[in-house]
Amino acid sequence: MRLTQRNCCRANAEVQQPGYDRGRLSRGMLHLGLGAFHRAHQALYTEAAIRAGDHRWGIVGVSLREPRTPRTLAAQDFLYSVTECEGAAATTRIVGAVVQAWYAPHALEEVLGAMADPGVAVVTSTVTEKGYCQHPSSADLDADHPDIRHDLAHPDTPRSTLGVLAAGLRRRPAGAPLSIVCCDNMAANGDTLRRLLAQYAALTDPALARRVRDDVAFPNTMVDRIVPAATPASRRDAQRRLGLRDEAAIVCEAFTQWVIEDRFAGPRPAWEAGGALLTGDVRPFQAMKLQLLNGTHSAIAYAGQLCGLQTVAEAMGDPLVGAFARGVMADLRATVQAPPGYDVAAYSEALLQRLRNAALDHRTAQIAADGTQKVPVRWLPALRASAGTERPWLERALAAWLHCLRSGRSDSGHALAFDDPGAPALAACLRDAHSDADAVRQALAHAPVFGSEPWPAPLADRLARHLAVLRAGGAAALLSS
Ligand code: CS2
Repeated sequence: MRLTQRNCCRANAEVQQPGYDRGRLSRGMLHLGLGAFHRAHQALYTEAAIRAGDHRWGIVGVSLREPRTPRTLAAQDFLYSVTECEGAAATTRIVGAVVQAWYAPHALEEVLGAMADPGVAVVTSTVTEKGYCQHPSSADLDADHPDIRHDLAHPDTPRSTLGVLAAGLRRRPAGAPLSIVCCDNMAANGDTLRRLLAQYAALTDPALARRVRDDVAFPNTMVDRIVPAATPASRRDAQRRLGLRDEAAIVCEAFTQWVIEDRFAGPRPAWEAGGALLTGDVRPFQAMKLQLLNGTHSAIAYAGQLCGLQTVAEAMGDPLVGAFARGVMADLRATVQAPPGYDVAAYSEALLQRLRNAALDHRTAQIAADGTQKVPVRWLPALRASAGTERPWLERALAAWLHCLRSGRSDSGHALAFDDPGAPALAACLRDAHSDADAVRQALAHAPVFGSEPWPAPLADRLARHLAVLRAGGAAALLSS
């Protein structure tokens, strides 16, 4: 029996039900990027606000790239379950906050109509770092991106995130306040999205660019929850706990955090009801999380991929990779500015514990994707701030990534193919080089990822030595050297 509005009362008794009348929900929030992360994070905070009695915040979910999730949700009256796991303990709930789900290429009029609706006061987005068509090192618009070129030529039938936001805004009545809340793992994500959207709008419509800059609010946010992509096994496990068939089931960790800059143009859901922290300055929280969690994650992903370790928990259980992860985190901690009053040592220990959560099937290949977007945010700020001071483990992480791109093989010879549109250009620099030193020189000069400011020569020398060790003895040799 499938999860639907009619059947949800047949779920196992311990499953938490939405507990409110979904028929009373109106649409108040539109979300771009309907992946598992949104549905296990912002949607749950919104669910809490609705459960607290405010029925304005039904979510219209929009998928820009893949039709499967909207189709699956539509077949379930937009209901899905979230199972939160911590070791052997698990709790499952049914989420009712989503009231509509569209695949944008098939429902563009509806999507733009919803963005123009004054009743929709908040737009959130999780479209991944590359979904904003930016140059990762400068966070400026990549005006040559094929989707941006398409949208500039066809502004009324856009396919990029920026194109959809701009087209929706153009239709929106001037007096209707709007807040656009970026929930992707980028530094100053709200400020960045504002700048990118203003840069995009300025290419065709200066009045719209002014409106983006002056009228729309773009609060910065720090989002945190480990939500692995679903696998057939995780779906089976979730369905067993739910007692119903749920093709959109999510399994994630129990931990969740959302820190949001309190800067909205109009009304917003009371996300505090779900534990969100509304605060003045989110940037220290972002830096801490992006570097300590995401930075360590990426290091585990590349070392794990080289060593044939398929999940984060497996990699953490490996003595060499586990110790390496701890070392990378300590290196990152050396330059990170913690939010006032935060105990970074305790935060780091808690992170290591989360990374060891064996109940999650979090694939190293998933985290290894889009390195050319992630590395500039997660590792390079610490290396820049170190100004040549050695960060032994973080530098090994960078060498491991470059080695993955250069060799395209794990240590045992398996092909590594990370999903990363920016990688071929960097890999070509590495492969064209005639020595390890030349490979490093060419890579560090690849401005889209490493920026245009020169890097310290001693850092380049150390990276070249690491590449030589990797070529000769693989990750095991590098991590034990
Ligand atoms: C991960 C993140 O895939 C990745 O790059 O590092 O998705 C990570 O799991 C989340 O940011 C945790 O909040």
